[in-house]
Amino acid sequence: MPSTAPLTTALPNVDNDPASVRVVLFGMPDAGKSSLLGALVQATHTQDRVLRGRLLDLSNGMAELWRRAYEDRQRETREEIVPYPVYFEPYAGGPDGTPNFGAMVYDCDGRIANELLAQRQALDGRARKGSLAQALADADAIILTIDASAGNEQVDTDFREFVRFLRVLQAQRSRDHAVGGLPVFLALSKCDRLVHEPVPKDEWQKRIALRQAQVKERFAHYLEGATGAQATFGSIDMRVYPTAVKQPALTDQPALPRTPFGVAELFRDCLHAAFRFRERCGQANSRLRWVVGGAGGFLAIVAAVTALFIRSGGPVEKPVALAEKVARFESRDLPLPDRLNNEHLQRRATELAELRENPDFSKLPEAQQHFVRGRMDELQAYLKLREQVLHLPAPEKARSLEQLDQIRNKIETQAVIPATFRAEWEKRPPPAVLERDRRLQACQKISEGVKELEDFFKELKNRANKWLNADFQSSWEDGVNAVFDNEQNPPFRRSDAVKGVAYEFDEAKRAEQDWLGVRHKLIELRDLALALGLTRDQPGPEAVLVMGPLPPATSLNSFCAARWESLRKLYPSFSSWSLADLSDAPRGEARKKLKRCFDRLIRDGQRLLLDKLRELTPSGDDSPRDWQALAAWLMTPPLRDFRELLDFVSKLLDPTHEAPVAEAAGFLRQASFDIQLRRLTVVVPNNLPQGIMQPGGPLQVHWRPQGPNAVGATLMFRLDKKSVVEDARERKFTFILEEGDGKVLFKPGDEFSAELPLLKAGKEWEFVWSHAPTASFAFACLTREPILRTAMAKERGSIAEGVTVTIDGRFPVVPALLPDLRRERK
Ligand SMILES: Nc1nc2c(ncn2[C@@H]2O[C@H](COP(=O)(O)OP(=O)(O)OP(=O)(O)O)[C@@H](O)[C@H]2O)c(=O)[nH]1
Ligand SMILES: [Mg+2]
Repeated sequence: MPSTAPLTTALPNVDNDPASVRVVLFGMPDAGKSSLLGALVQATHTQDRVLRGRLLDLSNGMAELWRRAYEDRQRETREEIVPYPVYFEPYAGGPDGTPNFGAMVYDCDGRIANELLAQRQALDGRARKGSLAQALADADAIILTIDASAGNEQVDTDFREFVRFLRVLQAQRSRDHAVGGLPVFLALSKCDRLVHEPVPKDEWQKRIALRQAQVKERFAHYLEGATGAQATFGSIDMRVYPTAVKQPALTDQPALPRTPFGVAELFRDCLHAAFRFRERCGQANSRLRWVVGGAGGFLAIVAAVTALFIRSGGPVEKPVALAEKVARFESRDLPLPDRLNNEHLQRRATELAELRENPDFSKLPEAQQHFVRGRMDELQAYLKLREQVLHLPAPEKARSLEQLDQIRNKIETQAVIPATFRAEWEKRPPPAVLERDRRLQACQKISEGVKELEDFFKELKNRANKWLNADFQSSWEDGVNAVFDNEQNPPFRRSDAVKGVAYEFDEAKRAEQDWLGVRHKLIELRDLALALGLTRDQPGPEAVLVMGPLPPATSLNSFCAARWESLRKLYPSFSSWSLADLSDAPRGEARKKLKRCFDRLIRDGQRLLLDKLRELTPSGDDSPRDWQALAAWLMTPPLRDFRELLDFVSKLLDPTHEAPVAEAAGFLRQASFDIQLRRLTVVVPNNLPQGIMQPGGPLQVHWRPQGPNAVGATLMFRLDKKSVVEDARERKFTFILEEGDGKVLFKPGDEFSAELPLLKAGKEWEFVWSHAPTASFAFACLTREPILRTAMAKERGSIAEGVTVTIDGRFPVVPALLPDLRRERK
């Protein structure tokens, strides 16, 4: 978009033309100076009415600034100054009839501006050609740029610096008898950033107005504070120009991402003011014509000041009054460190500035001049240090050792005690020096603290890990408790005024998290071990999962209820226990104890069922109807605690287990069982007292349903000779169904048995499976050990211990809770 419009007149050579004006954009790094020029290009194309004229970018150099400003890739200006020649053609009919004129607009490197402001570079007539100081010396107007979106502290700091800078300009002027009234404009940049989310335009305007008022107030404050006498400067009618390269997103306006705000107004007024100033300077021979004064009616410092400065070149007189003032000041001034105490700073700054700026200062005796300069230097150096110390982040703000190191480094390199005052200030340290020392020491202490915490948590973790992997011996519990006791004794507390913040450091937090993970496991294991009575020789009431025989006259459910209650009370996190989290040694021991607890509850549960059965049918065989009734009873509220405790123990043993009581109830309720036997594998141990047996014929399974017309079946299984497996301990015989599909629809109450003929040394024996735990579920006989007896005698025989049958097909799981009626003792 930037282009050069056709010219109506021949252009002067702006560079060499003494009539062309010079405007310097001045301000801190990042203040938005270059962007203002970019926005000016935009304004010349879209806001020429506001500009009230045409502005031509003669070298087309500002076009690049325009591109950067609107493509959001502005970068710092690296040259000390960058001149942009422009030509301004005010529209005809303007109020003041300004003719066309050329202007040189200087952008600058904010860092050099900063140096000038901090007085690290001289600002006087000896300035190097092509330097910023030189451009300022030649300027017909200055635009001070301040970032409106910066925090109040930043704005304050900028002002303080600017005011100091303006005062140096004045001092310069007083030496060089220059023309007064240099126009100085205050551009408040980046005003679009005063809103962070879309708001109505009114609201944005309000915030701008507020910022403007704050800025005026601060400026007046510093101007007054720095000189100590507003009267010296007269009244200031300061006008601040709010600007932005673009408008922010507003709720009641279309988006205007390329419409500058306030930029045309700023440059319009500034160029006119510069032109008028140049006119006034026309007759003056001197090129140095400084005074900060009102210009264009916006920044007016009264003529009295100018007069005061211009008068300064008279004959040398003895400044009696001033010498007296200095002497008085000297006699009142306190020794170090008191004279640099906070409450004296403002007053001393004011008084010293007054003394130093008195036009008679240079006529004072050398010793007095030396004294005032010395105190001023000291005060300035101190204020600078104080500001640097306070502006650097405090060590307590760091959250990692790296950040802490950066902070320490910054204190050491950016808040340096000036060599001139070091010896004195270290001997009698004023507050900022003390604060600086305190911060450096805090860095050291906090960093030590972080390391101590890392070691502390690491040590806890290592000790906990040791106990997590140890067997449970008598010292186990004490060892674990010692770890937790130790946890209560950290190297320092969180509330520690200096080191406490180390707890918030990433490094310490990581170490703490590591420890907490292990701590959680250790608490779980300790609780589980206590509950299972693993750690004490004589387990007490804490051994909630150690179950002896039911105390007399206690119901199983109320016994379980009491255990539940203790479990909840003593081990609030019991529900998250898991054997899977344990390491091998403790897991094996815990499992053993848990199994014992489970078996005990199952046995007591079987007894409970048996007692209930006998309530229904006092003697004799059980009937399917009894079991139906028991199934319903098992799930009733009075058995809830028994159910829940048994479920908990069972799940802890094996999370895939079905809840045992519900499983039993489901089984007992079943009207029929779908059985299919395809292949049966019989394992016979070699150490049966009767000697080693060989199968002597097919294995037969008999099923006889109830009822007069029911047709039963016998399933024949032939030995698969090829698959016989023999080893030192046992023999494995597999029998395959000879014919049919092996299906049996078993109804509770049906008869069910099996037999296998055996041979030993020519004598016939047999295994008989007919001893089911209950009459109603006779098929369960296959899950028990058979009877071994001689075939012919038909004597009772004995239980063939260790003989098992594995079924290939479909066979119901017989619930552990099903009681064995054959072993029933009355
Ligand atoms: N949102 C917004 N950002 C701005 C505005 N003006 C400048 N910026 C941004 O502020 C940053 C600094 O702007 P510059 O124009 O480079 O500042 P400068 O004063 O020239 O800085 P130096 O050249 O380093 O002295 C850049 O990232 C700009 O994009 C503005 O009006 N609005
Ligand atoms: Mg720049």
